[in-house]
Amino acid sequence: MTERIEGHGGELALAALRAHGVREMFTLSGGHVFPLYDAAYKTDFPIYDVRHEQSAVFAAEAVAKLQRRPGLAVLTAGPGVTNGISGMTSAFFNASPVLVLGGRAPAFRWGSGSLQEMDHLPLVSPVTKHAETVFSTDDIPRAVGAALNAALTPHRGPAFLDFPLETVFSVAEADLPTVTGVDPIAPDPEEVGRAAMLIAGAQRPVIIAGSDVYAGDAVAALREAAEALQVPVFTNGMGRGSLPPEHPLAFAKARRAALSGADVVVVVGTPLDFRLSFGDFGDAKVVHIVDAPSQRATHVQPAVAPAGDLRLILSALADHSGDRADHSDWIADLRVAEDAAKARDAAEMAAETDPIRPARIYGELRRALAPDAITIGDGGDFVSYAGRYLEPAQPGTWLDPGPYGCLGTGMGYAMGARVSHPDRQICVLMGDGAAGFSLMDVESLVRQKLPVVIVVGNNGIWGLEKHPMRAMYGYDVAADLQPELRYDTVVSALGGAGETVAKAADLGPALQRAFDSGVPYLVNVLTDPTDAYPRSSNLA
Ligand SMILES: Cc1ncc(C[n+]2csc(CCOP(=O)(O)OP(=O)(O)O)c2C)c(N)n1
Ligand SMILES: [Mg+2]
Repeated sequence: MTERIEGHGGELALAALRAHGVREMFTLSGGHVFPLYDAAYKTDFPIYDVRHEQSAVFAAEAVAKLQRRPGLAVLTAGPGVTNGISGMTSAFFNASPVLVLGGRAPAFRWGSGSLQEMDHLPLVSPVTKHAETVFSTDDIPRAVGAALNAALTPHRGPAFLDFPLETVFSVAEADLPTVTGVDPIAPDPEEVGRAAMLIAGAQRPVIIAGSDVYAGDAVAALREAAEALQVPVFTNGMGRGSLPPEHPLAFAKARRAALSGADVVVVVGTPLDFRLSFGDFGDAKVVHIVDAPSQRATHVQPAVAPAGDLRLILSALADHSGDRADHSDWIADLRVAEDAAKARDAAEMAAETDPIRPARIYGELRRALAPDAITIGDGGDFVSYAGRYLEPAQPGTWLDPGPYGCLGTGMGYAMGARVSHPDRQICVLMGDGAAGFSLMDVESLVRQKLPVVIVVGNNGIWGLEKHPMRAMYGYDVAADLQPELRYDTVVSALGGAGETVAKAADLGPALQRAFDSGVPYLVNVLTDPTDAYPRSSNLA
């Protein structure tokens, strides 16, 4: 059954968007996309606007990541679209179903030098799953449906459409296609069976679960598989919190012991990239479980790599009925390593140093954050510490930039998180360098009554670059920021509030005031610039 609808291009697009479960748009004004605003305005479809297009795309991405439904950014022609490209690329790396609708200079005088005339497709095609210019008004609902379908089909990712001026301003009649949903990809049972045999037969197996487990709604199946096969679970990205921290198979800190001791490493729903030593775990066999055949690694050869719906694959592993080696000694050994690391972390998180070290900030935050709080990381070392010290208690509560590592997600992700969860704590953990990319969008949050708490780890430097450059060259350049800058007064000037904290004992009360304030509130914590996150290089 198809429904026949009539309207201008904006109305046709919005009808299709609504039908596919899109519930709001993030945008920055531009005349090329006015009809989309007109359609939204007349039908009470929420519009959130920002001060830089990157924030609109990041906000849409946060909605997509947190709610597992399409997020929408509407960007004006030319510079609006190009400003959104880092956001689209992040969504591409993160497999986030984001739809970007772009304005476009009129087709009828293409090449004559219209304002903001630019062919976006060559720029966005490499970082989207579907990119198309819609030349005919009555074709808009079909194109919106096709773009969203591509975005939502595993392996998920962003899609892009642009509408020449006359396409979106003209009126037409069109069919509103019925929404069919996305069929799950059936895995090869033989591959799943081999994976199950390998894991069940292993002496020291480990699971590492990533973002696609949450995106694919496979959290419960992951837990069932881990429990049935008795395998310790580590997580990254949106996979964090998949097992509650108190679960006997939930591990976070004993990663090194686990990966160096394992004989089978099962990586689910995340690529074998730099975060996982490119899939090289010494002598351990690798089982790589991916949500689509396109996600199989080409740079390493896992022992087996089942591809398809993660719920189906993990449920099949949970149902494995053959013999299983006893893993209890292995789990107990890892628990010893985990507990020792936890004790070390606890001491660091309580340390009363002057200046404050980042660890202490997280010690205080752990007390201030509710279990369902959304935490967002945007920065260098400060965010690496967040990953180490914060333990998300629930899935779908942790937003990091993902493997593209793009600074500047902060205020956009915060907006998308606040829109997704009006009643939860939203806390952005920001480096002082990262703050420069998006802090002006505090104005958007204030104006649209979207309160969030921002905690800045203010070390006065681009820490993650300054320390490595010094180590490599013995000096550093282009790595300093103004020390002790008052980012809190920037937020106050924009209509929010904030304070600067220099003493560890003042952190707890400051965070309390921030969460109680009901406005965008920045806690500007002056931290030790000599403190460097211990890491081996990520560059190669
Ligand atoms: C858009 C973008 N530009 C540059 C970088 C390179 N980069 C990664 S971390 C980092 C330093 C971040 O500094 P800050 O936010 O102050 O955090 P800190 O490391 O000092 O805690 C830089 C410049 C990047 N990842 N993304
Ligand atoms: Mg810094």
